[in-house]
Amino acid sequence: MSTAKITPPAAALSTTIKHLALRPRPTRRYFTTRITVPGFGKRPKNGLGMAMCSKASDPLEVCAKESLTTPNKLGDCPFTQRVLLTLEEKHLPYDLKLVDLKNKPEWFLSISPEGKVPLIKLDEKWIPDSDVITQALEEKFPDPPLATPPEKASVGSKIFSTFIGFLKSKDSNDGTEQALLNELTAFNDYLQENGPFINGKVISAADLSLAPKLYHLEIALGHYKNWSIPDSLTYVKSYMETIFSMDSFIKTRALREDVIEGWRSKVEG
Ligand SMILES: N[C@@H](CCC(=O)N[C@@H](CS)C(=O)NCC(=O)O)C(=O)O
Repeated sequence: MSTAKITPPAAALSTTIKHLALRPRPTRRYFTTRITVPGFGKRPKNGLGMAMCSKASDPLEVCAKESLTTPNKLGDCPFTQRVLLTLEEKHLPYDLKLVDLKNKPEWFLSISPEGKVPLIKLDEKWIPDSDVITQALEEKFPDPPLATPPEKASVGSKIFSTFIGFLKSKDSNDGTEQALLNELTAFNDYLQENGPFINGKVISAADLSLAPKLYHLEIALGHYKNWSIPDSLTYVKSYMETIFSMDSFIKTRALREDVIEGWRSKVEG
């Protein structure tokens, strides 16, 4: 990871989406799209943006996957959505740098040796990995608190890997569907006892990690296997409905067609 200032070639342009938020949560958010040289966090030139910036803290720079299907749109990375949801719920302004992961630019590889998103710039250092990033955000911006108590932090954590196992499976009798159903049923039972969220009445970091994965599960299994979570798992269903309809989720979610494209190689490969 480089802490040096990046000097990308002049031709290496990416789209930056400026997100601004104030504390307390504003009734309106300002959203502008502009082309900028990545690595340099310029402020929007319009008066409104500047006025908002002068009241809010400086936007945090975040590298995110670009859409596979639609130029200048956020792509289908559930780990990035987790980070963006954390920023949204903490009312922190951020500046998105969309990266074409199929053709990674040099400036990106110089700050992300593993070539992965998400990345966030904190205290002049680029930090990779959604686990590390969300932990760092919690420490640096503790208000509002989002930490999940350690004993609850791994609730639902096997759902994503069992979903991928089932999605990739070509043998309907290999037990992968049942493995996923077992995990979802355990989660449903947990929510029934302890919900509506993983930490009870309040949304927390574990929900912001799990919900984007459930979003991918719903779209990918619906598309590739004509499969959906059984209606009998009512607590999981309403958990998903509640989080998927939050403004912060809608603002940071991937396009449906990107989720489908994103999983294609896993299904066909
Ligand atoms: N453990 C990492 C996983 C990050 C990850 O796998 N990101 C994917 C996109 S969702 C990526 O950048 N893959 C590199 C590539 O596609 O070349 C995290 O939690 O941030």
